[in-house]
Amino acid sequence: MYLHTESRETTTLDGTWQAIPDPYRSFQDGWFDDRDVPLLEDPHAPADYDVDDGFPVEVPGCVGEQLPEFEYYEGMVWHTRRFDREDNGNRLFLRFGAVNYEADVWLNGEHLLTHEGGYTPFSVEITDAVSREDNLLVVGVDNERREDGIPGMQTDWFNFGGISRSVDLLATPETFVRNVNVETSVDETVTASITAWIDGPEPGDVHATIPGLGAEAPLEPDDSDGAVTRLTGEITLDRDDVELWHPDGPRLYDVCVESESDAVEVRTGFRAVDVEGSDILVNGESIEIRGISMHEEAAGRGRALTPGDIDQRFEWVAELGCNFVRLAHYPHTAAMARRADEEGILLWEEVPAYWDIDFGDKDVQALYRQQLRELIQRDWNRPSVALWSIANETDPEGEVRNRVLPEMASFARELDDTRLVTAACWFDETDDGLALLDPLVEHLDVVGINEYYGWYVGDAGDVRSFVDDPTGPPVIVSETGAGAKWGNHGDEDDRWTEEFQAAYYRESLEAIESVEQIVGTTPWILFDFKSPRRMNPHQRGYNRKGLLDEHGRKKRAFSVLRDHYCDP
Ligand code: GCB
Repeated sequence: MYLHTESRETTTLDGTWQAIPDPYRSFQDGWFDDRDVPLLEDPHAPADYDVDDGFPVEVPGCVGEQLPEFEYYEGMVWHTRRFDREDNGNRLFLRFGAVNYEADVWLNGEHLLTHEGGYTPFSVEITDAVSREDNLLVVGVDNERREDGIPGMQTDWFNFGGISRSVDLLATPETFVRNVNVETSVDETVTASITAWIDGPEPGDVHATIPGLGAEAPLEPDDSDGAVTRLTGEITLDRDDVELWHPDGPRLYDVCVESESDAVEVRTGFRAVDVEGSDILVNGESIEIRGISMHEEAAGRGRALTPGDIDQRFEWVAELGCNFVRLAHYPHTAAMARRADEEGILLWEEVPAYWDIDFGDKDVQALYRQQLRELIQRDWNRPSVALWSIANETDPEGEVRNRVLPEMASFARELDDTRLVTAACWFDETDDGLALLDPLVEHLDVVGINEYYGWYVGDAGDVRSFVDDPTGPPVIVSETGAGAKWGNHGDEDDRWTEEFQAAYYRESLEAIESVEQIVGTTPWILFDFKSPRRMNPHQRGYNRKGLLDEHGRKKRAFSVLRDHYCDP
């Protein structure tokens, strides 16, 4: 169960850690014991490492971006730091925002946890393992790609290893509010259905309030596993009394959950997202998607975005006139969704079930569910999140895939049926034109298609021949794009020039606009991103389909998309 930290005071363990790369995994056994002279005592552990004296790295951060000699390294890097306990709470939890890809957590020589999956948060209680002073925290961070991972061996993005998001300590009372879910529905009335999970022996009386609306409701227990009790309650309001959340007016309210010993606040908004025919509705009104896709990456920092990076991204999004962002291809930092809530930007959030995944493997299925759960439980209170995307370009001919993906769509809905479920699906040419051929389509609310007509195949604008079915599900062109090297100028027919890319955008956007069933697009992509599969002289390790390069320099296509959105 997710540990809510967003409205709480935590103690940060960010800052300088020691990193010890261990390509042969020589240090695995015993070295993390906190002994005075551990290395000299152990003949099998020669004094070739020192837990207090590795390569200094900043956390959050990505190892290869900070230590250039390890740029393409994939494997184990031990991360260590010491800390004193400063709180007076009854219980103490250690929480990681994200570690890519597998994390093995040791405290004072005790193994506490292994977590797989590079983009979602996880936590562990350390109450019994922690001391007052000089705790030694060791995290084995392994970013080696694996056949049975999610993602698998091949991705078109860089495998930045490291503790890429913040590490925090959270002190709580014996019984505390572990997590909260606020689901909203909008009809003649507006309803907030509130669920709280109380962790500890005595849940006691729990109630929810919305101070901004003068509303309150008791929460009643409806389930318990002995350690954690789930309680639910509802607040129903007159529609006229509530300002709804909408991209044109992103009104947020605090929902407070108080128990006898604890209290947390969730900042959320009231809104509903639905599908009607081939339209996407926000609060009952159809909306046109003016989107853009982005990776989570900042030059020199990998995935460890700073608050300034986040400001910058939202400035570009506003400048383009977007109302929608696809956060591809894995969960981005939770700060993006919080900011999108404030800015009124709808989001597509995604788990990295990308290309070749071993869907038949039971452990992979469990990992898939885990990643969906960790993302959904983290962001289910964000009104900006409209779509959960369960997969991108997975092989539609795989029988196992066609059985497992619908199960994952159902699983996402079980966790949260107030959002729409999507995936980037397979479509192809037929005698009638381009058609959705993916058997997954019937299990989705919204269908994504990634089309590169005019780049990899065909001509820009070929999407015009899409077999338009205005009663079919809404379709988003979740990718379309062409490569251009910033500053490379030439003819519109010359690949890799800004002019080629700009012309591609003009033609593709017009064609997309002509298909009624397509409700909008999230072109590929806001800025160039690192990819080890892109090595030609124009690329040199980067996918160059960005509207900006990795340093934020705009290419000509930026203004083509801006004009399309702002001045149609
Ligand atoms: C795709 C993938 C995306 C790639 C892109 C490309 O279809 O979904 O991850 O980066 O194409 O540039 O080829």
